[in-house]
Amino acid sequence: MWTQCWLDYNNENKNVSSYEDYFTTLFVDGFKKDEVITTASDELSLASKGMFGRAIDVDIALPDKGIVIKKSEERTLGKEGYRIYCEGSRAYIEALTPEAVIYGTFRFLALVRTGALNGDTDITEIPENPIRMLDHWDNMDGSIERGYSGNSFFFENNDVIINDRTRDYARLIASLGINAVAINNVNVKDAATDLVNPRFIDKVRQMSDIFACFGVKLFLSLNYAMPIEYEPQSADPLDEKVIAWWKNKMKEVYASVPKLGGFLVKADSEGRPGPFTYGRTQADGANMLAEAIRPYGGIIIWRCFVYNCQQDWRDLTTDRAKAGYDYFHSLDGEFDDNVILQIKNGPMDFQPREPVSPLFGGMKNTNQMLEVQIAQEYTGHQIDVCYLIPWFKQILEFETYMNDDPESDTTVAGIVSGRARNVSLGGMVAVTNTGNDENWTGNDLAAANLYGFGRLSWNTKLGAEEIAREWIRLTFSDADGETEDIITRILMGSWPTYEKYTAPLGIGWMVKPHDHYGPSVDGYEYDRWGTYHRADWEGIGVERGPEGTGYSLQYNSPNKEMFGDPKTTPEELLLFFHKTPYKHILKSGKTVIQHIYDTHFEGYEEAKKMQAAWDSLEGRIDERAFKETRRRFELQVANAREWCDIVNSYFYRKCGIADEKGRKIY
Ligand code: GCV
Repeated sequence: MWTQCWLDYNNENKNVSSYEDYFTTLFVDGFKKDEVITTASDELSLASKGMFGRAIDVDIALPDKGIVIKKSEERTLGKEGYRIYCEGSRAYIEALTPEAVIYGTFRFLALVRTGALNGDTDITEIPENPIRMLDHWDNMDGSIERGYSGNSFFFENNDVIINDRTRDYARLIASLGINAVAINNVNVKDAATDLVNPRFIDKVRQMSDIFACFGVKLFLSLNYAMPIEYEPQSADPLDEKVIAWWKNKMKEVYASVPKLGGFLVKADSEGRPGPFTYGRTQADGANMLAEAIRPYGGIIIWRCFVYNCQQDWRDLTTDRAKAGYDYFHSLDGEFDDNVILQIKNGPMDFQPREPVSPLFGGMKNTNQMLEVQIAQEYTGHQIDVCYLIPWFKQILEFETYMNDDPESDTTVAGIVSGRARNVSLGGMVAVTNTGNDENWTGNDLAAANLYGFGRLSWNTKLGAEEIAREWIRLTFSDADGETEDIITRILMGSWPTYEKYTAPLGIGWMVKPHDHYGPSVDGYEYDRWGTYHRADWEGIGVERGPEGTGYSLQYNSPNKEMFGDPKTTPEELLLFFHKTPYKHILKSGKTVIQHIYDTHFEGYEEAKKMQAAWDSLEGRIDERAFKETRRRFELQVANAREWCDIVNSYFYRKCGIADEKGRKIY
């Protein structure tokens, strides 16, 4: 069933028949029977039933043929690595821990289902990132902030839901190697505060146990201001009463939910309370909670999305892009070792393109995590196709020049994995795109982002196309080569196309306010959010070089100099960094204004081509997926046209410079 996404073993698959012999017997060698090993063996049996119509026999001795789950002696595998290899008629999944067996098992099954396993297979995989996480912005009333695929499957009517779908979800994400999940919105409100109170704690424990069977740790978003409602009547992180209150609360919580991974905190941000209220720093706030949770091995994930959202648009000096670095950079080295800073990929907010946040590489002694968003808030609401993995790859590969050591990997990938500093806390997190729609992600093609994020956070060296093809083979397993090529081309072209028909050259934010779908060029221009394009009759862009707001100076050299000068700023980010005349000539030989016209017309044409490519799949893939996605392509094409016409008309009216190609502009 398609409700299983890429884990549908009943989906007839031409590749699997040659592997049938392995699925006769399973032998577990060296591991005690526990819930996680049982999950792995159940999964193999489920796969066997789906693919070959019968369960696997579990043997108590080494079989001649079959699958062997074996406790490894290879310490270098670490807690989560595994080895998969074949020897004669046996296939081995070796690991040091039950959690790693889960990852190895799912990988083994993916190799089988894509026909990639053979007698010579001998692969060892160790995840690059210690934490590979999904954040849900689910509210207790069942709604999801920025959710585009139905309502929450964790909460409904201010209650916690635990049902088959909880397990199905744990299974889906574990199959990608995800090992952490935060189930409630960072904007903690209403009943969500009660998740750490007796009212819900038992359900939280049940939920945490289900996830634990799949090697996934449960996290909760925490209301920093909670003790204000209780006896301390304060949330001052240096107040002894507040400190004692939190210690007590954590003791209570961990007594009930011993497997809880820890907490995620949004403080001093967009109306959320935080340590600033008491004149304290972000480190004071995070460390206070970190100390309280330390006895239980928990961690505090502290978000850096702190900025002034009450800005006066007339003030040309305050620059929202600078805020994260300004608030956190000077605190480098002050955060406890069980705190991780969760940093959005860019300095603003998940636009289709932004520069990498200067906090990566700006803090040399602080645990950091990269936060991306696969919920398509600014990238088409899971109506428009926008496969984000090529974009995430660029972010991960960005060189921060954090130090001069040529041996040290100071790309974003190197920093968040902990490699750059030789620490074992860090990772990648995505604001997730799932909901209670039966196919989990609304648009079937949006599942490629969930799949892709999981795979990429495990191994950032995987190629975006490689991941896309793997997802297609597992999801549309009866697809022929041409179908696979068509879907791959759609996915791989989708982010560049989306970028073309929306806001130009990295400026972002020309979206309809609040909703964030569809164009509104001035929607945020005269508002309090600090998200301006400052277009006038001569040019467009925010001057963030040394002569402007000075944002470019937050980067290490040579990025600082590169972004500081319009001549060396990568053109796809030109308007983010520099106020630029419409007549400025780009490397292509085109003026900025001609580039705006051309890219918008092209983006619209490309959206129509994607739609036609999808239409050509009629009868070649599952009918439901075909029809549901076709319906969304119709909306996407209308959206692309709206963007094209509104953006082009806006700029034509602003500057009066005609399109060289004489196309219709309104
Ligand atoms: C959860 C943006 C979104 C908000 C979100 C916030 C955040 O501002 O529009 O919905 O709030 O980011 O990341 O905290």
